[in-house]
Amino acid sequence: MWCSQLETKVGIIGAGPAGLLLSHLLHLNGIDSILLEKKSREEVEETVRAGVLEQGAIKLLNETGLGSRMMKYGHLHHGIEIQYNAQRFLLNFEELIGKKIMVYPQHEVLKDLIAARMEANGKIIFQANVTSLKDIDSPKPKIEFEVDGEKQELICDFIAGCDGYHGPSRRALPKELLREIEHVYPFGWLGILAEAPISNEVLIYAYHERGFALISTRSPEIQRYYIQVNPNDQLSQWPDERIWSELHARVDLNGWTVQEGPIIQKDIVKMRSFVCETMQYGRLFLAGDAAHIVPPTGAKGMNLAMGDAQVLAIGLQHYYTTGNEQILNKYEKIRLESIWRAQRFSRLMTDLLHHNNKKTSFEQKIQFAELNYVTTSVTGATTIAENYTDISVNLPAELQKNLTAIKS
Ligand code: RFL
Ligand code: PHB
Repeated sequence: MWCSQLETKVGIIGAGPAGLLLSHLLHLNGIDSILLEKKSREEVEETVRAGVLEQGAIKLLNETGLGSRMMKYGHLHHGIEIQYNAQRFLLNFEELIGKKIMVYPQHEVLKDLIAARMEANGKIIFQANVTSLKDIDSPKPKIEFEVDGEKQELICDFIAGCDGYHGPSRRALPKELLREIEHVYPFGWLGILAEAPISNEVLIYAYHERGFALISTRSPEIQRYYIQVNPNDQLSQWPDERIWSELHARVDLNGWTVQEGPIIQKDIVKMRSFVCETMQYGRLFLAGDAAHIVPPTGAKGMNLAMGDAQVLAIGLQHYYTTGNEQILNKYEKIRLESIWRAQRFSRLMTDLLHHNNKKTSFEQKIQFAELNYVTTSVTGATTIAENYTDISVNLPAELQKNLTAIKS
């Protein structure tokens, strides 16, 4: 017995970059959706995650009316620095290929998306915990969820499972059809937010025999740093003094030091690659982390989530204007190309920059030769530039014409 029943065209599960962007793009095309999110709005807007946007993501946000705060408070970076053997090399993407990246925190992108949806009277139900998906191979699939302990049901034409790796959508696919591929890395990242001034003009990716370190930023006052740790380490093993001492040991150079300040947040993530190649079945479509996870070394996760949302929105827009499912049917095929390319690059960056004491001397020498190649050869640096700046949010030529339709 359901306390209440709701109905919409597209039922979206999850208010991350994939779900929120999809609901925004659908709205621009007059397609009704209801988004269900288990966390509160405050929690969604405060969860610290990604920081780097590719060219395609910057363009998409700007062209769909979401770019004003990003252009004001985000930071355009002309490249990244790679450090090893106490030497630092600038890979100047702008000079190499005329492209830049935007450092703008994921939770700020989410704030912009939520504000736009609220302004348009968009329907987002926060603290709505989805418990199951029903009839996904029928024309009227259903989402069961609970708000304040009260069971409710959402009936729709399509379900977009944008509920991250642990959400219920992927589990609703028939087990015998699942094509899942996973690779686990023997690395973890301990990430911190520190109240400190900016350490460097661009991000620094540092290989060190003590382990990888990454210098990133959130704002002129808040910095984001990461160090490679054992994936099974607990935060209790990492008091602040130990973190600072590792960061200094791994990244400081003569005359340059990491800027310190009070640590206001710490977390440890395990590094993994995962792809569920079954991204669509019946009326259910998976998007973002629900279908794929990349190790963060390539800075691709949020960008891929946005790329998925873009293609799914184009497919749905085409369906609702023509009744034709041709583009929707190609969603999985189109997205898997970008997803595997991002997986390849994320793995390459992870292998290049982490210290792995299980490597043979031969493998370690090859790693140094690779570091040397990408930092001293224009061709080597250009492949990093191309992949770092622009691979996740690209449309195949056949869909370019449909893009104009989904923009405001
Ligand atoms: P999200 O952001 O995980 O959102 C999923 C949402 O679904 C909700 N949900 C449910 N809602 C209702 N009912 C249920 N039963 C539900 N179960 C789950 C969740 O509450 C959540 O709000 O998925 P989405 O939209 O696919 O977005 C993916 C990105 O968040 C992720 O890939 C990135 O953060 C990855 N990532 C990075 N990506 C980049 O592009 N650039 C970066 O620089 C970057 N750095 C990172 C990263 C991820 C990191 N961590 C924490 C793994 C750095 C790190 C450390
Ligand atoms: C971040 O700022 O959180 C960040 C930046 C680059 C990465 C991963 C994370 O590769």
